[in-house]
Amino acid sequence: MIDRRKLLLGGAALALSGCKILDSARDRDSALRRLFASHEGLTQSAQRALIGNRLAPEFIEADIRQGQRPNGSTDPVSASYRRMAETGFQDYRLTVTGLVDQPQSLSLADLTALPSRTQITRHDCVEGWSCIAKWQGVPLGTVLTLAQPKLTARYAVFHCYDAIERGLAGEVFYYESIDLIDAYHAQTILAYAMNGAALPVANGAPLRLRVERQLGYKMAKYVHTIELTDSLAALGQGHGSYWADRGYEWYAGI
Ligand SMILES: Nc1nc2c(c(=O)[nH]1)N[C@H]1C(S)=C(S)[C@@H](COP(=O)(O)O)O[C@H]1N2
Ligand SMILES: [Mo]
Repeated sequence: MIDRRKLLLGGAALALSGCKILDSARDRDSALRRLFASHEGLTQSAQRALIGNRLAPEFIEADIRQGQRPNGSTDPVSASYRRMAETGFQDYRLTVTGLVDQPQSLSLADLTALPSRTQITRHDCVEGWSCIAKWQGVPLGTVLTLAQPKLTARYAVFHCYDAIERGLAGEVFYYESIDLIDAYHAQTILAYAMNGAALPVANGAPLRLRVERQLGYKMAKYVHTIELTDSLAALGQGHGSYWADRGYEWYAGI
C-alpha cells in the first residue's frame, strides 16, 4: 500500500536529489518537513473552501413532537444480534478496522466513557417524512482518532447487523459509507441514546450513525463495524451503500 506521505517523500527526494534527504526528514527544520506542512495546509484549505463547516440546524426540546418513527429494518433477526439484545448488549463490540494504524474493539462501556455530544436535529427520510429527535453519542471523529486512520483512508464504511434482503445469493446486509470530511464533522456522532433513553432496538440499538447534513438512509443503524477504505468499489455492488447500489445518491446532502 502506497501512502501519500511516502509518495511525496519520493517526489521530494527526487527533486532535491542526494541520499541524505531521508535522514534529514527527521530534522524539525528540514526543507522537506516544511514542504509536507505546506502541502497539508493547502489540501485542508481547499477542502474547507469546497465543503465548508456548515452545521445542520439544531432545535430545542419543545420542538420534539413525537417519537422517532422507525423505518427500514426495525428488528434484526440474526441469532448473534438477538442474543446480544437479550443480554442488554453487554457483549456488543464496535470494531474499527481497515486502513487504520490502531484497530479498535470497543464495548458500549468504552463508548459511553468517551466525551459525548447531544444534539436535537431533524431526520429527513427520502420517502417524505421528518422527525425531530434528541441524539446523544460519541463523535465519530473521536473514535477515528483512537484508530488513527492511515493517510490513504478516504471513506468510513458502516457494516450493520440487519439483513435487509434475502436473495438467491444469500443475505444482503445493510451498509453505508461517508467520506472523511463528513466523518470528522462536529455533528457526526455514533448515537447510543435517543430522546433521553437508551437507543431502542427499532431505531438501531445499540449504536447508529447520525450524519446530520444528509438524508435518513445514510444514518446506518445496528452498526457493528467501521471499516476505513480508499475505495468503495469492492463493497456490495460498488456504489458505497445498500441504497446507492439500488439507484439512490451516494451523497444525499440536504
Ligand atoms: N441498518 C439499517 N440502517 C438504516 C436503515 C435500515 O433499514 N437498516 N434504514 C434507513 C432509513 S431509510 C431511515 S429513514 C432511517 C430510519 O431511522 P429510524 O428507524 O431511527 O427512524 O434509518 C436508516 N438506516
Ligand atoms: Mo429513509
